[in-house]
Amino acid sequence: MTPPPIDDSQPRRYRSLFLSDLHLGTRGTQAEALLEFLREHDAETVYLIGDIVDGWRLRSSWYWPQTHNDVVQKLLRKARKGARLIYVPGNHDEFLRAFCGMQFGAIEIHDSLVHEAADGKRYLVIHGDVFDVVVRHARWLAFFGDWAYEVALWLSTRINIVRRRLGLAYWSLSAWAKARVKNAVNFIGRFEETLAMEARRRQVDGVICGHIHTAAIRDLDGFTYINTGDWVESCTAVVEHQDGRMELIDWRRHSVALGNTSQATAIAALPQRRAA
Ligand SMILES: [Mn+2]
Repeated sequence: MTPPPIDDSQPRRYRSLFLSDLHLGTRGTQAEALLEFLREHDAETVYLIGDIVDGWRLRSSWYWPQTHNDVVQKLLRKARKGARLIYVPGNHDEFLRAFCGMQFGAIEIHDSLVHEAADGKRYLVIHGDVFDVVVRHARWLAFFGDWAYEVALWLSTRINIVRRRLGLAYWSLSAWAKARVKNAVNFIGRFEETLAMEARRRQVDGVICGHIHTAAIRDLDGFTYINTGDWVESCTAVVEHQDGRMELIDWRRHSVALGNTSQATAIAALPQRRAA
């Protein structure tokens, strides 16, 4: 049976689109692939879940090519055409955290917020960096309980403010875990568990975050852990279908910019991915 023809001139339209860790302003950003992805995917609400612009890196050396401008323009254009654009700052764009709760035209800035999906499921949307300290000291914190957990979250924010003032790099969980490859799986697992714990505390059904650059949609004891990945290595995003179903899109498998030589192959693969 041949699949029904799809109209390739129109972008695929979703209820929501979740992106994080673009790290615009660094050489690592896969801007071409991202532009391609944004051309083909539209949504009623677009969530930008932190580390969108890399302020830490821009402070030390200015790198802002035209393609990075194009990404920003493309996102603003979606807002002009009626999309709700929600920006949840991360640690690399924490300068925007001063504007949390404010609205600039169609763009809203939130420290974290709850997304209600079409199926009624409620997700906490948060970048995730604040849990670094909790993840590092998980065993201790489990021992001391809720109070220590609160203190650790508070400390995590303060420690990195101080580190930045001293000109030190942000303490990155993913970089730290990668340097200890054997433990990386362990630590990613612990990050996921910590976020699930936070979801439980806030009485939501799941969490949608970024930060560790490892995309996933996982069920953890009834909680849904969703990580959008990044646009440095993985080139992934999460979409919510009209019925509330969440899907992880691995754009590397479809991107022409990333070396997929046949546009036809990329497009032919899309209907299957949609049905998955
Ligand atoms: Mn981050």
